[in-house]
Amino acid sequence: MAQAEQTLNEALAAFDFGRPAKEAVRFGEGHINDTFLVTTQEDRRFILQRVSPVAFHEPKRLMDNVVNVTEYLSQEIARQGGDPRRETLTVVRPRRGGTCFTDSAGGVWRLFLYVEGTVCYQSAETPELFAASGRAFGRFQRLLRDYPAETLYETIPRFHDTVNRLQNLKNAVAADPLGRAGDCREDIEFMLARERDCSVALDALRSGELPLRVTHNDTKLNNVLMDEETGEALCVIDLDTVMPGLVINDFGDSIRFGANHNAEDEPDLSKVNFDPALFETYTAAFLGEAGGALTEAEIRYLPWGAKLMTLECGMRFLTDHIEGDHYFHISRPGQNLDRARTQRKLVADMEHCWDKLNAIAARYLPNQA
Ligand code: GN1
Ligand code: MG
Repeated sequence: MAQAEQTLNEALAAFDFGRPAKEAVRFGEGHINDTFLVTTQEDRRFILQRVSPVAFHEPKRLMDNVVNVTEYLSQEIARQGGDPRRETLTVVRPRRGGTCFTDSAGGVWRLFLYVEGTVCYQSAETPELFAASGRAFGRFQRLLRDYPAETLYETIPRFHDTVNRLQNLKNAVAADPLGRAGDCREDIEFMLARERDCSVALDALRSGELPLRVTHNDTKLNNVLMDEETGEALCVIDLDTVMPGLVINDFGDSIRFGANHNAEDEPDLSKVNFDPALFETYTAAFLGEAGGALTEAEIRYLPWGAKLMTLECGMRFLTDHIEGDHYFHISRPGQNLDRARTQRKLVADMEHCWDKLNAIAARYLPNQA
């Protein structure tokens, strides 16, 4: 039995669902936390999650971030005439109070209302869908532009420190605990050859060229709930990595995941192609909502965000593959290597159309309007 199932009943008892829970089933496609959909006898639904102890070392502080940010978003959404119960996550507190429940094995659980009438997509099936997610993350950025970023706890230190991620890869290759590095020489070489790129965004932050903001840090299409009826993006989810960061990274992570027509773990690389038209679609949608909040430098660096997030994610998947798949959940052997290879192919594609990507971003500079 997986760790989470062993204490699931304890967690179910810790929360008040209004009516008894009749079912709790595994849910979603996240790689990190253990997620269950709970249905009560009245058919009310909730999302119950065990926070990954591998990824997050201080889950209670993480929950403070989540509660503070969702309460802030909820007020802003209400002020602007929206529906906070559908347009942001709502944390349901445990019977004993606090923001989460700790089980007898030390696992930390939290509960959210399930947002009814929504769907979640694993790939950008249509450009409209991708644009909708861009509006959602652009709006997220705009709603939080006055939130004091420095009050947020850094849930994963150095999360998007690409230089450090490369160092972790080098360490994994040197240790090579399972003898896997030999089979991914070319992948490793590809990452190492881009060592100089890794510091581009961090240098711009250090020099003050790029500002620190409240960022989501996991802006995949599947972290946006879409309204089943209207098809419009409704609610940004997965707030575990909301922390101070760079807006170009939020933009870039969306591009990494969505500006292509393949699954993140597609084994057949001939099907993996970066699509600059989708880059343009997303840029227009994202900036349409968040644009006014961004500086010129942030707009100019958007292509770097795309390339660096893709490169970094590739390095993380490759590192985890070499180290024995401790971090990203896998459902088949070699899945993290396949994931690393799709990222590598996407980076190579982006490099081929680098000038074009910069020209697209430049069109959105204020004096180009
Ligand atoms: C992880 O759990 P999930 O799928 O939302 C990861 C992201 C990666 C992503 C790759 C906390 O997110 O950083 O980009 O997988 N989250 C964490 O799919 O490490
Ligand atoms: Mg996530």
